Amino acid sequence: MNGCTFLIQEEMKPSMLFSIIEREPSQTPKTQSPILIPRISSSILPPQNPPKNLPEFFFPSPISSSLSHEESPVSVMSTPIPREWLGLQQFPAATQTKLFELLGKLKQENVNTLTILVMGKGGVGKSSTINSLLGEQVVRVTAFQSEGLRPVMASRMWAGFTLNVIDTPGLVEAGYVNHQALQLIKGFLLNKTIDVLLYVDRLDAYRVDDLDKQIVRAITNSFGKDIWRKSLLVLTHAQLCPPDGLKYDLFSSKRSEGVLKAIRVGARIRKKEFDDSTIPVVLVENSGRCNKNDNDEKILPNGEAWIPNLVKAITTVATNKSQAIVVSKKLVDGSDANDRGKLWIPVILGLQWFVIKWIQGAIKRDIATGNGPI
Ligand SMILES: Nc1nc2c(ncn2[C@@H]2O[C@H](COP(=O)(O)OP(=O)(O)OP(=O)(O)O)[C@@H](O)[C@H]2O)c(=O)[nH]1
Ligand SMILES: [Mg+2]
Repeated sequence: MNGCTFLIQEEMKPSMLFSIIEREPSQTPKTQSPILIPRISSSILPPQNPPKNLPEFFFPSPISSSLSHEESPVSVMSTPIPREWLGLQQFPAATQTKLFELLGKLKQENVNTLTILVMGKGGVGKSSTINSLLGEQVVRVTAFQSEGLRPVMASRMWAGFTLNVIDTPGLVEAGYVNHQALQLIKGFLLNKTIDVLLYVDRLDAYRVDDLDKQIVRAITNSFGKDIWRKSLLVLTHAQLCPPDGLKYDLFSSKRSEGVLKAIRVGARIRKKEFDDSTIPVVLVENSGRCNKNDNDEKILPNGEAWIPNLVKAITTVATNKSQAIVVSKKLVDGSDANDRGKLWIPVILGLQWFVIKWIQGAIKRDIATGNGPI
């Protein structure tokens, strides 16, 4: 158990501000695909500090190294060509071992590609979480209002497994849900399949309000209720000292409950339905000042190494029995998000027809018997 550390200033490593990005959102014309920055050397090397006892498929054969990214075809449908996942080798050996085990399980279940969508309010740590997850500075992090409205996708490949992560702009602007951003996200996701949604918020916020529910409603209206079956809640800024002398675990579970309730209410999901498919919650601390354990892994104040936790939750959601969300043209056009309600339309129209017929009949009878109003 580590003592609480007060983070006086929210900060990430300065290098993050000048990070390598998949695309410069503010400089990209509206219709363009992401800019692909070619890598000079793309030979796939074994990990620099490989953990022991790894299955053989984690060390790609030299043949695969001949498939350099320069030789690969250019990106199709705004999907960047995956680069090798070098960040994986930057994690401490203990973390690598856990991640390889989890990725190995995915491969055993024939999951060779995973697409993760990351959404939430502005400035909550969406981009930072992506950088932490990939172990690389792939998307821009800024402490101030970000300018870009466009989503960005980073693709990383390791031993035949491809991880796509889609960063999105904050969904709140000037206290309102940013529907324009949501529309751009939908357009960007056209024909893509979302395996997991990371809904990001901060752990160190004490209240949920109506805006939280409105954001959830807007996401639900855009992608359908079922997206919540493929989601997990990520709470950032998790290295904190809870207020009022509350224990860390109690504080974090109360905060999680609050946000989960906002999701349930915002998405209009019945309590029973929601309890049956609980949304996993993962606590995250993206700051460079995050405490570490003896194995050099980033840990939370309760001693848990959070990166393996996050990857584990992602794999659990990805392989749960619910279907991944396919973003079809119909969905993007706004006509398919919650289709089930539409089944009632013919029934309602039929009932209306019967009621009208009955009223017309009653009027005719009244006229015939002379019982009408004087
Ligand atoms: N202490 C701390 N700071 C964080 C954490 N996550 C993000 N930050 C900081 O919070 C600020 C915003 O982080 P971003 O990752 O850019 O947040 P975002 O949600 O992507 O922001 P937008 O793209 O503008 O919506 C940056 O200054 C980050 O360094 C965290 O877990 N702990
Ligand atoms: Mg961001």
